[in-house]
Amino acid sequence: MEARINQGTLTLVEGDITREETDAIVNAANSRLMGGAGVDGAIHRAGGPSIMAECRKIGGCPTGQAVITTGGNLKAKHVIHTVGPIYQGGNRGEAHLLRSAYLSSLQLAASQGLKSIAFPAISTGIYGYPLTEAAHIALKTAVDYLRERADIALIRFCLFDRRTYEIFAAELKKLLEQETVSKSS
Ligand code: AR6
Repeated sequence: MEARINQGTLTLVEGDITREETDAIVNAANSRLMGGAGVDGAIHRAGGPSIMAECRKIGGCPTGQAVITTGGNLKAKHVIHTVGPIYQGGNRGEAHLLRSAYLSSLQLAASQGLKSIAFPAISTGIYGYPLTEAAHIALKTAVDYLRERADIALIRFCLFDRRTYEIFAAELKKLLEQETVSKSS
C-alpha cells in the first residue's frame, strides 16, 4: 500500500527489514543498546559486528530517543536505533514515548541528510504494545511529519507478518479518510 502525502511517499510492505535498501533502517532496540531478540537480533546478525561496536561506544539510548550507526553489511547505509516503551497498561506515558521514538528517528534521519527510512512496528513484539494502537501512533506520526516537512521523501513501514501488515493497512486507510473529510469540511 502506498500514499502520496505532500511531496513525500508513505509505503507499507510485508517483509524482513534487514533487506531494505532505504538510506536508513530503524532498529527497535533496548535502552542499553545491547542487542536482543526480535528485529534487533535480526539487524545485528545481518549487519555484522561493526554495528554492535558502534553501539557500545554510544553506550545507550533513553526510551523515546534515537541514535545512529552505520549499516555494516546491510544494504542500508545507516541504522537508526530507537527505543520504544515497554507496554504497561497504557497509563505510563507509553503513547507519548512511542510517538517520540518515531519522531526522534525521523528528525535524526533528516538531520543527517537522509531521504528514505524504513521502520518496523516498534514495541509491538517483546515490548507488548497493542498492535492497533501502536499502528495508529506510528502512522499518524509519519503522516503528520510528511505533511509538515519536505526533508524526507520516503517513509516505509516494513511489517514482518501478514497480520501486522493488515492492521497497519486498515489504520492507514482510516487516517487518510479522516484527512479527506477534514480537508473538505
Ligand atoms: N523485519 C521486520 N520486522 C521484524 C523483524 C524483521 N527482520 N523481526 C521481527 N520483526 P520486537 P519490541 C517485528 O520484539 O517489541 C529486543 O530484544 C516483530 O514481528 O523486535 O520493540 C530489543 O533488544 C514485531 O512486529 O521489538 C528490545 O529488548 C516488531 O518487529 C526488545 O526486543 C517489533 O518486535 C524490543 O521490543
